Amino acid sequence: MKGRDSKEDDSNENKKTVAIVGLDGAGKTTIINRLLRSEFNLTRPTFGINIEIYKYRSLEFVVYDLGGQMPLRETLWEKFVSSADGLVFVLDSADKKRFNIAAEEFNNALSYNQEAPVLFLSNKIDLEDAASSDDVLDVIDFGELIRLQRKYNFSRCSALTGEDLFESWDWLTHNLAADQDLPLTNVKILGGFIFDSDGTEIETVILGKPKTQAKRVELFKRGKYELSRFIRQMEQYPKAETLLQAHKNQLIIIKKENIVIGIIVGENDPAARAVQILKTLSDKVERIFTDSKKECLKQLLEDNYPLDIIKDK
Ligand SMILES: Nc1nc2c(ncn2[C@@H]2O[C@H](COP(=O)(O)OP(=O)(O)OP(=O)(O)O)[C@@H](O)[C@H]2O)c(=O)[nH]1
Ligand SMILES: [Mg+2]
Repeated sequence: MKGRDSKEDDSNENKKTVAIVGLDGAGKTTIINRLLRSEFNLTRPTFGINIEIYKYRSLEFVVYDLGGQMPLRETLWEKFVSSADGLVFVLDSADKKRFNIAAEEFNNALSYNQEAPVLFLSNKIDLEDAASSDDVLDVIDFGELIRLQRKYNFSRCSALTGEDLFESWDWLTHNLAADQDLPLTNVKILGGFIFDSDGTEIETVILGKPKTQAKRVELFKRGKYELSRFIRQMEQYPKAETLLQAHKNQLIIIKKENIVIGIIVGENDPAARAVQILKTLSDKVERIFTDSKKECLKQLLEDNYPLDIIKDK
């Protein structure tokens, strides 16, 4: 009996609610679709609220995706924002004409909830006329949050290409799970891939002892399939990122110009760290590739990230 009760307590502790608000068309539903399904789907304006539940790392998120049109802002936001554990505000960084209204609504949202960590996402950075961080910070004032020592994060992202989205979400996850021992710094890399952006496979590396490598063949097949799909989806974008669940692991992929690199890490590992590793690796691979395209991932991982590589017992 006791065991069951404590299990129930645990599951409540792991359940966090996040309210995601912003003006209509800012990209809230697209961001949630991207996080939920890691796919770019066409969205319709949200008339009211979408409630989505998804698991990320050890947390279960109940996400309130609130419509951003005027009547909804007035009627719905307060109720859902006030009870949320985390608050996400999304700005369309190319919609400069409405920055002042967005700033006002951001302040309104903050006034409904004085506790929740705040993630401010300046979205649509893939667009040419997207505002710079400085332009946004001219209008959005974080001074009050700093004065109150409130946890907040300002980040630019694109829901369309996934750029910088997963790192920001990882920040929120960490802050909502502050009382849990989620690994912060290291990931367990099971292996990875380098592909050319035209879809040609250059290298696939499965790390670990030969016996365990054999067990991971299926996982890597799935990884390759997802990578090829990602390459097709992101064909027209020079930069893109994604995070996908692959069996019980996470597959993180980044595209930079003509290189696509992915790694598979453990299910509760910090995505932000994985993305950082991939960004560093893509620079190194780019330099190696100026001569000719050759296999180099295994060596780069062993030389640069010895502590992040899976150690099979
Ligand atoms: N280029 C670009 N377009 C985006 C991005 N994110 C969203 N969009 C587009 O912006 C439009 C509005 O996106 P939604 O996600 O429906 O916006 P929303 O904030 O949920 O809007 P409401 O539900 O009306 O409050 C859609 O056409 C999306 O495809 C992005 O990062 N880049
Ligand atoms: Mg919506």
